[in-house]
Amino acid sequence: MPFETLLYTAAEGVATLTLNRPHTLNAFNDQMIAEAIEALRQAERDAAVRCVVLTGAGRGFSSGQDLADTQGRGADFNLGDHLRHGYHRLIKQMVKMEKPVVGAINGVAAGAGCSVALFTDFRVASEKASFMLAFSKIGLVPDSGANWLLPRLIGYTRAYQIALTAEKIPAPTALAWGLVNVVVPEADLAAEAHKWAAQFALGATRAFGLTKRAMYRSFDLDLEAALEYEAHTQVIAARTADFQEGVQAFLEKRPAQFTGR
Ligand code: LHQ
Repeated sequence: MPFETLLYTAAEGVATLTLNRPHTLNAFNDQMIAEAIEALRQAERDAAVRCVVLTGAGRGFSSGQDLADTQGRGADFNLGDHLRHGYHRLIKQMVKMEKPVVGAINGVAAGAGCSVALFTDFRVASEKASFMLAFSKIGLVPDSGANWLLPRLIGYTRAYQIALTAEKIPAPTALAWGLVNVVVPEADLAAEAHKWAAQFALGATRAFGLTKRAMYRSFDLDLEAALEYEAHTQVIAARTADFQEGVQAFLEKRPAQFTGR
């Protein structure tokens, strides 16, 4: 069934997922959360897809939870269950898929939209992009993994500051703080994000996926256990055709032709 709240295209190893509720700056309603999870699963299952681009339609990346929708649900709305059944599944899907997810951050990423943007693996931001932990403005705590990820990305000092102030972090500051990898002019964003994605899609996909797994796992491990886990992932990587090809190409002094297997 086609998606209604997002656009999904796939070509030349790259799946592009565009959040598409621009009249709300791509606020998440239940349908968009469910469809984003399903679209990521589709990209995960499709062996021809070796990298994913996540972006937003219009001038926003995502403004987070659709507050009009939330308001309409009245006092019985259980926020905990809403998070557990929605955003948590979305964030875990992003982290568990062993393909790089490139965020093409086209505009404001606020609230849970900020969390989703930051859980992409490589972030290309437009000069018009900004990041905002909007939660405190409406009396909430950061959610959708922001409390776990942000101190790891930028340290507690800045993470707690932006949680309290809900200030909009503009793209140049986001770059200086290590929230994004690259900042480009607005007009170049799609091409630049796809350039990176196309490069990743031609890489050793299994090794990229295992690297993502090992780095996330390392957050929970001491050095001894992390070394052991690296050895485990290296054994898996060494069984791939891409490892054979990489070594062969090196010895033959030619560029490697990775197939993602
Ligand atoms: C919106 C939204 C929006 C609906 C802009 N919803 N329409 C999880 C569990 C359960 C409940 C609660 O939440 C969560 C997680 C969360 O994500 S909490 C945080 C929710 N998000 C926010 O608090 C951000 C709210 N939005 C804003 O502060 C501003 O819109 C930002 C700073 C993102 C952008 O400001 P502007 O560029 O000035 O745009 P705008 O405010 O004029 O918005 C444009 C339109 O989008 C406008 O509609 P309209 O019909 O007037 O043109 C807004 O109402 C609509 N919109 N965010 N989250």
